[in-house]
Amino acid sequence: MAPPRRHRRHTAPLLAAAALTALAAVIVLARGGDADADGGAAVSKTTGSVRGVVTFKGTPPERTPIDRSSDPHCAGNTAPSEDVVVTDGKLRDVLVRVANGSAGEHAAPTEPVVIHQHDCAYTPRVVGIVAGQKLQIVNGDPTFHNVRGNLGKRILFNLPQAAEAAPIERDVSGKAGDVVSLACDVHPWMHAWVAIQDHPFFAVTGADGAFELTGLAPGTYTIEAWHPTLGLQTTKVKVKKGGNGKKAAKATLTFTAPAK
Ligand SMILES: [Cu+2]
Repeated sequence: MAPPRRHRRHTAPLLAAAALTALAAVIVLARGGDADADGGAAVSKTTGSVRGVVTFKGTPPERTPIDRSSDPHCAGNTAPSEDVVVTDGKLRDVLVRVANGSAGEHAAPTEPVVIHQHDCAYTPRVVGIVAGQKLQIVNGDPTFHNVRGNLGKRILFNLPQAAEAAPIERDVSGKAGDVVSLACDVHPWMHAWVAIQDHPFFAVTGADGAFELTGLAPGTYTIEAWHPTLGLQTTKVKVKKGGNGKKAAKATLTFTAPAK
C-alpha cells in the first residue's frame, strides 16, 4: 500500500536522490584510489605485505569509570576509560607503520581522514595521516565541543564546534613522526591522536589487534607500533616480492603492563 501523500514539493526528494548518487560516485572513486595507493594486496605481484597482531602481555590496567555528568548529553555514555583496551590479549588503538623515511616519497591523499565526535567521545581515537593530508572533525552530538589540536605543548588550533555545526577541516601542520593530540576542554575526558607519516603504509588496530600493511616494495623494513599511553615497540621484517595474503611477512608486536 502506498504511503499517505503529503503536501510537499517534489523537487526536494529528487535533489536529495541526485545528491546521494553523486556522493556514491565520489565514495566509489575514493575507494578506487585507496586500492591503488595500497598496491592491491590481491593483485600485485611486484609488492608484498606485512601482516600481524599487536598483543598485550600481563594484566591490563583497569578501565576506570568516567564521570560525564557535567553534560546531560554525554551522561548516557557509560563506557569506562579507553586508555588501554585489551580483548583476549589483543591491544586496540595501536598505530602500526613502516618506519618513516624508509618507504620512498608519497603524495598525500586528497580525501581527508575523518574523526567523529559521538556520545562525547572521539571515534576513532587513534588515526594515521600522510603529511599534508587534511583532517576532518565531525560533531554528531547535540552538544557543544571545542577541538584543540596540540603538538606537544604548542596549540595548533582551537576551534568551537556547536551542535550541527559544519565539519571542521584542517591542515595538520606537522612532519612525519609527529603526533598531534586532540582534546575537548568542555569534556576533559575526550582525547584522540593523529600520527603523521611520510607514506601510506600504516594501520590502526581494532579489538582483534590485527593489522596488514600492503603494497610494499620488497626489502627489509622496521615496523613501529605506537600506542598513546604505552609508547613504542619495533620489529624488523623482510617483505618478499609477491608476498601477500598467507605469504605476507609476519610481525608480532607485544606491549607489557606499565610499571607501577
Ligand atoms: Cu566535547
